[in-house]
Amino acid sequence: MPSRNYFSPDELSAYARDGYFVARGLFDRDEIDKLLAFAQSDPSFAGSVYGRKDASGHETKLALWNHASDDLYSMFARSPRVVERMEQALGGEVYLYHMKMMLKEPRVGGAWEWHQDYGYWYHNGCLFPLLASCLIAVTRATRANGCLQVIRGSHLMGRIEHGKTGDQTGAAQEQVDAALARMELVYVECDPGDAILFDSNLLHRSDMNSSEDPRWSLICCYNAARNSPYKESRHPQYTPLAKVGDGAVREWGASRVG
Ligand SMILES: O=C(O)CCC(=O)C(=O)O
Repeated sequence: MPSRNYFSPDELSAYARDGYFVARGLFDRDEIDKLLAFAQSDPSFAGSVYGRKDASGHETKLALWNHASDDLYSMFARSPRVVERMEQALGGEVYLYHMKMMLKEPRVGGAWEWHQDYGYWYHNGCLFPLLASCLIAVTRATRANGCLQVIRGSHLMGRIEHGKTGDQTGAAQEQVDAALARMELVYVECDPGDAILFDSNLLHRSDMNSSEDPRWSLICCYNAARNSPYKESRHPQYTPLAKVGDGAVREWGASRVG
């Protein structure tokens, strides 16, 4: 596990250059096993899962929370390993914009089309692209089960047009094609506990899950406190985020999951 809660100068430069950084083993196997066991047995999770269809009608599932609380998902979202890196990436205090558990079921879990998160969030009153996400792999993510794909450096293009595709909103194909012709497409395969921290203007997508293995991930999204939306929308305005101690995931899991 990385022994510190922040990006080194080289890591921060790589994040700024590429639009993402993969923190391998940010959470250890025990912490992630507890999260998966908790989510699989959590009735409120099961009750709040909904589907999003991709352009070919395949459904990917997710459950989304707008605020952190004292549950195990929130121990990850409030972890200094994540939040302090986000503060570095976004240059100051951050708050939780939302978090979501993403679930692609074997053989049927649908794709996510090329998009920038800021393509969505711009319309929520976030004036600046001062948002970023941390995707924590809960199960192994491979090309076969639809791992995240990114276009390295595409965040520097700024926000591009988006339109509807299936239940999703996708980036304009003309700019995506031009980006793919000029920048590297990276399949970001992950082991459980690896985390991908990425800029809200980074073009990303994922394939449907054509394997026998489920793909679960927890994505925690943050906005800079100074970028609180100028209007009400489906995600919250600035709400202070209380970080937990570095051992909080383990302690919570030990006391509640066993
Ligand atoms: O987890 C994935 O495969 C993609 C999710 C995604 O693109 C998003 O939440 O913005």
